[in-house]
Amino acid sequence: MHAHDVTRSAHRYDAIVVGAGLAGVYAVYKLRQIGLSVRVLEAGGGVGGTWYHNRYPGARCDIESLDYSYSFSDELQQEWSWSERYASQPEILRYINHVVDRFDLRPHIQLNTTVVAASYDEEEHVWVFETSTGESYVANYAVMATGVLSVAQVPSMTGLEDYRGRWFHTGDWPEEGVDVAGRRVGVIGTGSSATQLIPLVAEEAGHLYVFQRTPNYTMPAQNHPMKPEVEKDWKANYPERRRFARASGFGHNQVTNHRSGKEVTEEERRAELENRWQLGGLYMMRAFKDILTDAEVNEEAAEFVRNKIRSIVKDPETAEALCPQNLYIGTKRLCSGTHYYETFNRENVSLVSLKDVAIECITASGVQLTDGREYELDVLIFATGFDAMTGAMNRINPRGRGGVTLKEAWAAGPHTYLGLCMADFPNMFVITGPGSPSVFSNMVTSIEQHVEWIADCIQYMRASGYAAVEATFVAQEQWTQHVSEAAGRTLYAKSRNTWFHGANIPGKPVTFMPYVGGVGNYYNKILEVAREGYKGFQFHKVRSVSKV
Ligand code: FAD
Ligand code: N01
Repeated sequence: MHAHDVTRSAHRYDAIVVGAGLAGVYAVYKLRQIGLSVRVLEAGGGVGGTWYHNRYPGARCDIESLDYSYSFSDELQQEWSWSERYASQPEILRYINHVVDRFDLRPHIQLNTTVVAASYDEEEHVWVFETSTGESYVANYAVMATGVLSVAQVPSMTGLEDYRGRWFHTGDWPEEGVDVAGRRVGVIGTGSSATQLIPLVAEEAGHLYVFQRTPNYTMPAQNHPMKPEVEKDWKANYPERRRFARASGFGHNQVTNHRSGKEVTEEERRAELENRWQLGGLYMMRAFKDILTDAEVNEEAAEFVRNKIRSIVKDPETAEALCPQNLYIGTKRLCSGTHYYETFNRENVSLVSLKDVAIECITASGVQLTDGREYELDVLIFATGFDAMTGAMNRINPRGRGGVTLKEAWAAGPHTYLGLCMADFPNMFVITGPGSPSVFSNMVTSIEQHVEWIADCIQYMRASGYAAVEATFVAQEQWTQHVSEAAGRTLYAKSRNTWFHGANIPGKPVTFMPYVGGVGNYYNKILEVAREGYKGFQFHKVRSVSKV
């Protein structure tokens, strides 16, 4: 069919939002507020994104829920009560559904609809979306809220198709749950998802085998029921807390120690590291201002955690196998769990270290290693992560100006201007895209910053009579260079074997994708760009181009 025939028969909106997670939900709220007609297209059978798909036992956030929540409505933040310090997946999912109903957004969200292609019509300045339902949609603005941890990665393993047990990925967990009671269960992976899941599966399984390729550092979450005085204090000070989060390094209120790990005595250092262990979760990474930039300071913290592991895990060989070596703490996303290391003291749990061996194949009855060992399993769980940051966008592979595809544009890794827009892809906005703080932040803070910036940009265009906005190539390349230089000043650049670099996906270009220059600095930058007439963008009138 000719492009014009498609646009004639398609459903028309001012904006199409792809994805109904925390980003898509706020986007539809905000864009409707500024008067746009909006349709949200969501692949899943419900709203919630991450919190809809990751229903594995133990799934919860690792940023305090009072922080990891929307700030855009004071009534909402005052009236909603979180039951725990770190909310569990079911509670976050309830919250997102509450927001959708409270603001009457459900009629604008279309579920079970995967966007399979998107192309830019240069004459009309519109995006044309094709979907799994066979219906097409046309919109002036494409708001990509497709998520950066939304494409589950099941590694290609010979024999999986012949496996007679049941297998699952944590990021695509069945709504009805998985019965592991009394069963022989295998978990592949020891990242954040695995460390949350393993202790709970261990309580029910007959025997649990944990297949560990690279140990990571897991902090105790120190989760607990919400303390009424904490909730009261937050609610009394919400405007200030939210302002602080937006201006902070990581988009939240976790207390940072601004001293260097080198300017304190040995005793003070130990006390601070112990304090951080007791605070739990990600607090460890705020122990010293140079923990992620100075290798020696980082190693002090790493060894502190290794000693904790040795003191918790009774079998010395297992303890040593669980201790990460040659891995700067925090450069692989720090894990936060409850009773993770204690779980390896259970009789029904075995750690299978893949340090000197690999998984050879999946057999009809379980997992076989390259040294001939075989494990019979009734249930196999892949906690093997995601095609992060670029996976969902590349799957759609939008076609921009002159037919250029995103995969072509990102062949050497994602290039964006501010993590928000790409040259050759006019009127397309990515929420928390590569090149923005994204996964290096409290993502709700980052989502709100992006959605508000996008809404302001669209309002500016409408007020100025512009039909299209597009990042300039020069601005995009300068920003991408800056993203890379910011990472180069940290230890992240030295640990390249992580999903932050795309290294977990065979064939993916290895390049550090998020922006580590700090949420506050980044926020100032995008506001400044807007204030200066959207510096680095060019705007198109209906038939002419004007450089700004
Ligand atoms: P998502 O929630 O991923 O939503 C994207 C949606 O887009 C999905 O529903 C997907 O189905 C849909 N979609 C994608 N492609 C298409 C398509 N082609 N067509 C139609 N629909 C499509 N972040 C934190 O800051 N703190 C935390 O504590 C935290 N915990 C996490 C725990 C887990 C288990 C995981 C996996 C991630 C966690 N994150 C955390 C990151 C989390 O992804 C973000 O905080 C946030 O939920 C992202 O929201 P989003 O709307 O941007 O993306
Ligand atoms: O995935 P991961 P995740 N054979 O990529 C292993 C967020 N999140 O789902 O390190 C054997 O971190 C792989 O081993 P290795 C958070 O941002 C947050 O756990 O590549 N093993 C690794 O151990 C997080 O970072 C929370 O050697 C294989 C594991 O699988 C992100 O989501 C909770 C393998 C994958 O770890 C992703 O976390 C959950 C193979 N072929 C998620 N392939 C919170 O707590 C992979 N592995 C907030």
